[in-house]
Amino acid sequence: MAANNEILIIGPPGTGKTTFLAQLYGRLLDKKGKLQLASAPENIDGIKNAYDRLTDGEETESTPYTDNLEVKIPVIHEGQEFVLLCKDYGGEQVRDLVALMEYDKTWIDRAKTNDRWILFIRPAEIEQRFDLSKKGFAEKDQKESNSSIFGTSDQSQFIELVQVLLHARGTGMKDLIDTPRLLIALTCWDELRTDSTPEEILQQKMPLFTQFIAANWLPGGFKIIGVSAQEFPLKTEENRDKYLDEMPQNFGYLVLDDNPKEKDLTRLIEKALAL
Ligand SMILES: Nc1nc2c(ncn2[C@@H]2O[C@H](COP(=O)(O)OP(=O)(O)OP(=O)(O)O)[C@@H](O)[C@H]2O)c(=O)[nH]1
Ligand SMILES: [Mg+2]
Repeated sequence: MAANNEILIIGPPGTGKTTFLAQLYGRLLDKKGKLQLASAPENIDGIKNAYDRLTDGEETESTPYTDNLEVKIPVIHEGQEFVLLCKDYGGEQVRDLVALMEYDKTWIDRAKTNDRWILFIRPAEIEQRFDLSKKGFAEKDQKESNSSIFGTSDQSQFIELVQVLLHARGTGMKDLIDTPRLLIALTCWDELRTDSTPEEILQQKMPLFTQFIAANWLPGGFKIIGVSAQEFPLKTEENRDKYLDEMPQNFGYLVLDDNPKEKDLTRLIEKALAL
């Protein structure tokens, strides 16, 4: 089945959705990447604000719960012009999909109309409560538990999240899934300080989730990629100054299998479209 080019970024709060879109916008403006801006986009105020904050060396702000921004950016990719359609919304909505196990019309529409899903997971914040390989419960330090994305058992909740969205879309799980195509983006990659590949990190951090995806999707229908849209935290004066002195588009990278550090963030979209 041919999949359309509409992209849904799915991610709980604080996984870097807005930062990625702002950085992507900067790269498109710059016109040096694989995807380039074709003409001025209409109404991308939310992304533009986030981009302006980064230009000032400030972090993005958490997107309000009720925000539902359609991002429509006309782009050129390999000589072909098309409108890149992404959505930015408050990640708390995603947390509620799992917590309440229910979805509204907005999420039914999102799940149905977008044939390409990019799932944002911030592995540094995934809590490993029970580690079979260590045959016991992992040590839980206070800092880690506070930053947990979902609360108890993050990886099983990511499984539930995918199941809820497949249900909203009306996609059964009796046959291997072809569409939606699924790009799993491991975000804030810089926080991991690792030489491992994205596949290895997902397997290490979320073995059950990795197995769930591999068991339900066609082998070519999903992919795992590392993303550091910001490259480092903007918590210190020194780091903020780097953003002030150079432009935000000089920072950020992807981790692909074929190139350990790819500076062209637009290739994340290319990867999602190639699935
Ligand atoms: N170290 C590091 N921090 C990042 C990166 N990307 C985003 N962050 C930080 O992560 C935090 C959350 O980023 P956002 O882009 O606002 O996350 P979001 O997914 O849009 O969150 P909601 O709007 O609440 O759903 C911010 O403090 C960012 O500065 C990155 O690549 N590396
Ligand atoms: Mg946001």
